[in-house]
Amino acid sequence: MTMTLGATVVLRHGPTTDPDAERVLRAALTAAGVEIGAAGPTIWLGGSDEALARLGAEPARGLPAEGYVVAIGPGDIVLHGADPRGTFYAAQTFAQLVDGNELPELELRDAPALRYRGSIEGFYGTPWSHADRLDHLDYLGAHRLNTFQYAPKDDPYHRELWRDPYPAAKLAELAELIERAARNKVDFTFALSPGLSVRYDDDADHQALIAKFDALYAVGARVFNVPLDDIDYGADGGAAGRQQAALLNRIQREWVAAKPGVAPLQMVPTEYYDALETPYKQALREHLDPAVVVHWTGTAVIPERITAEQAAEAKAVFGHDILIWDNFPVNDYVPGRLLLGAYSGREPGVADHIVGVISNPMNQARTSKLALHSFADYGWSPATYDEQASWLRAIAELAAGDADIIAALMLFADLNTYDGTLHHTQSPVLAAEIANFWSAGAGPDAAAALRGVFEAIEQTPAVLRGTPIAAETASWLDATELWGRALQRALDLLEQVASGNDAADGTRAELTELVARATAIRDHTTPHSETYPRIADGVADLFVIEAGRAHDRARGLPTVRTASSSQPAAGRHAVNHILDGDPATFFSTSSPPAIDDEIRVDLGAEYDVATVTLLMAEPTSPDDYIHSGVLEISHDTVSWAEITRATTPDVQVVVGAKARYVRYRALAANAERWLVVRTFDIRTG
Ligand code: LTM
Repeated sequence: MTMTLGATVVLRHGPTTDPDAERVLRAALTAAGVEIGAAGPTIWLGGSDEALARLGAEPARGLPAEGYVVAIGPGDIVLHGADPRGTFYAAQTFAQLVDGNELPELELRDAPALRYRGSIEGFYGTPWSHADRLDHLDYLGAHRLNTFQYAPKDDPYHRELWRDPYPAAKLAELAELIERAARNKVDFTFALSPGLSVRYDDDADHQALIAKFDALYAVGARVFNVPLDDIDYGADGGAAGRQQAALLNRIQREWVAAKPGVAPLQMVPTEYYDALETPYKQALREHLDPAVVVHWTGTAVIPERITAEQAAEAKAVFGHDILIWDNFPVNDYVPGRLLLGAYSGREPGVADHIVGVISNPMNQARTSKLALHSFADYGWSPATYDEQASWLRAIAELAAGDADIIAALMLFADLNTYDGTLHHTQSPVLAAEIANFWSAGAGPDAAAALRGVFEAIEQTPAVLRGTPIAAETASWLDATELWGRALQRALDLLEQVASGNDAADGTRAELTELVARATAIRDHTTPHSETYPRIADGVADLFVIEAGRAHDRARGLPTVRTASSSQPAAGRHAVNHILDGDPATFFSTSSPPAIDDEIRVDLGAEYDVATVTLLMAEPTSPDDYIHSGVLEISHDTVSWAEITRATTPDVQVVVGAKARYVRYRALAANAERWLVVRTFDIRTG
């Protein structure tokens, strides 16, 4: 059954009414073409026991904090929160239910499972812009998310220069964020990370911390966090835990408890990534004030799964309320990647042992909403959370329901699935299409089907350039377009090779050029500016390589490449992984490269070498690369020509010369750091 709102409604206020809820309600009515007047159905904002009784519904009293009832029936619409925040969520729900001038007749009774739900801007690299944060706070409010933590690692006043006061302009921005958060019923949580240089028992440092909190309190902040992650706490974990506890206890007892309206202090422990008993955790358990809320990322920094059992262990070992700082979809540890897969691997029972879950998002604020939507669903009701359904709803919402944009977003997300943590498979849909092509014999019908897929890849950026994610994903969209074209050229090449068409050489050159352009793109944000946007890596590039091999075979050139290293491989990390195209595998040594140690690829014959891309190190060992090296080519392994020298983990260069051997050689011994090589990609013409 539905009810019609008509031209006017009557507005009445009940016990838990709220001005922000009224603003949301009024906006929804205006959008529906409805005015507030003296006739029409009555909207009871903040509840009415009589109206609820008429509708046969129960009041929201007794529901947990932030819970609400929405009851809609003939003549009455009741938006009743257990508290004003609940009424705000009831109004948000009303806004989502209005369809044109119609409303479904229903009774909804709902409350969140978790106290803290939202996000922590806690990543390394380019922080979000002020406009991004304002938009994000509106998003949180509309999705019943109640927490935003301000903790950007690269805001110098948050971490590096934590003692320094914010300049007036920056403080004014923070004040505006706090105000916007309040309008959205979001607890703006100010985090200050003193751990790089703090002296725990120094009164001056304690005062510096309090002065910073005071400044934020003065502009409205009421929730505070002291992250102590990613710091060196010295050799004695127990002593470190006691020192940290002493500092935090002083803040909690002397400042938080004395300041009206301030919520219990939060902290991020230095051991935030496991649930093992250690002297450090024992010290926090025994000495840290029980009111302090402790953040925890799971049993890894970015765990594939978080189970109820692990959460129970964390609760027991830290002995405090646990708030999960979930490192998804943060992409600071995988430069060049957007993480667009579903929020997966979190058991519903985790919620029984924690007080909340917050997302550490990507450097790209608007695109992070794909995941944030799922945090909203999981945090509200872990028991009913369905990761795929939630992900699809997020896509539909980002696309504002437009079928073409939905299709484009799904395709784009497929090309940007792999993260090496929650998602180990890159581009499963595209990979399946390509596998079908090969298993169907790569004939004309299969090629026609695959061409359609590749055309869609090329056209997807044009569709997405009209959406809110366009600006921040521009580099990835540009790369997608080029890869779409390259894949079509690769199909052309396969067809031309099969039919002996002379155009193959020219097509190969175009293909090489397109890939070189796609991998020459650099985003403007750090850390993504350090490398090229990854698009379907290990899938699209392998198809292109396969087409090149077919061309090489037709020209009578050998297609088998051999990788070697002057150093032995560590365990299963064999050297051939540098040629397999799989982003998840790599070659690793178990000792530092000495001067003249090298990795080498034998192309099997002399080729026109167009470009070389060498990707060293990996997220868990970012310093394991040759810190000073030279890229060289040779015909015979006797004389070598220098192409370039580098000191970075990624080495990318246009070569344009003939060679059979390509090597990267250490010019100096690596101090302590081993060598990890993910890819040694040599494109030939
Ligand atoms: O996760 C925590 C507590 N700290 C850092 C984050 O700042 C960072 O964004 C993520 C992902 O790289 N890893 C961390 O260790």
